[in-house]
Amino acid sequence: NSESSGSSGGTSKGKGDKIVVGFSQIGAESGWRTAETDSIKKTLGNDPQFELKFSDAQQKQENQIKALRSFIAQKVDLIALAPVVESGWETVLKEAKNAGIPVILLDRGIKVKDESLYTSFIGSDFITEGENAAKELINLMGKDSKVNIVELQGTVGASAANDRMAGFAKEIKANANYKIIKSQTGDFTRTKGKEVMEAFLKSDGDNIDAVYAHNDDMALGAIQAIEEYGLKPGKDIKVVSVDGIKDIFEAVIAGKSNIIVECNPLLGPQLAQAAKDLKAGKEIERWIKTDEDVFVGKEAAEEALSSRQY
Ligand code: GYE
Repeated sequence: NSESSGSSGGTSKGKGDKIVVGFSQIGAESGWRTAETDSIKKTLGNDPQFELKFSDAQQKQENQIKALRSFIAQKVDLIALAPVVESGWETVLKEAKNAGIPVILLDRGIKVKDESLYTSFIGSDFITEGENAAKELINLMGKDSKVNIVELQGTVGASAANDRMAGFAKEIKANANYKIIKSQTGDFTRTKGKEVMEAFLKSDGDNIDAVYAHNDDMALGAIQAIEEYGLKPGKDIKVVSVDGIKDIFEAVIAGKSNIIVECNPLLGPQLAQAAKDLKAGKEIERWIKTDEDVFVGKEAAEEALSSRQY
């Protein structure tokens, strides 16, 4: 009976009952981000309670601000924002607040004085990720070895880059044998990661003992650069990176990379739950986190690969 079941086609269940979510995504720079987009499109797309409006900003904050304004004009129920950089969000978030539309930050954080400009952040602790990358590297290479590290940073101004840099630097500074000799952005992409690693090798060549990449894609680019330079990635130059996409697990299994610090992109289910809770008038947590792992060496990678979803 249509009244109690709310079956489609009945008059009581119209589009007005759906939770309309406007999602402003950064772009498609990495395997991680593609996995995140898929997770959100699938979770919300397969749930009849939702209608998803998706917008790809092609790495530009101005495009994200435009998308948010368009979501506000369309009176969506909820805005999900994966902010490319940390700063510069006050004005548009005030507009959303004035329109009574809650904003959930996905995967990257922002810096705002007025914390009421967003409802919740769903994502990882990037400082911990950076610390773990350093701790595991020191573990692997030994605290008494002299180690020169080059760093491939993520997108300039992104919380994922700033915090992964800070957490790593803090741990490295505590060991006088370990030095970060070069640090530059590779924009979270394979192409740029390779390019920057080539430049590092050109200037510092045989002095580089390890590379720390803020994401796997840049590490995979760096691995290529190291091979083309005539050295063995994973052996002559140790590799540690963040994310945990399948390709880096394969690289570790092939002996070309060493340490994977996991960062979970499968945020669709948490976003859906948060949206439902908000609609039901429930309070949601300010920071919704996921459990994440660290994988060191071939055996650990082999064991985990078959169950990897991204
Ligand atoms: O690690 C990287 C991506 O914001 C956590 O962005 C995300 C990062 C992720 O491009 O691969």
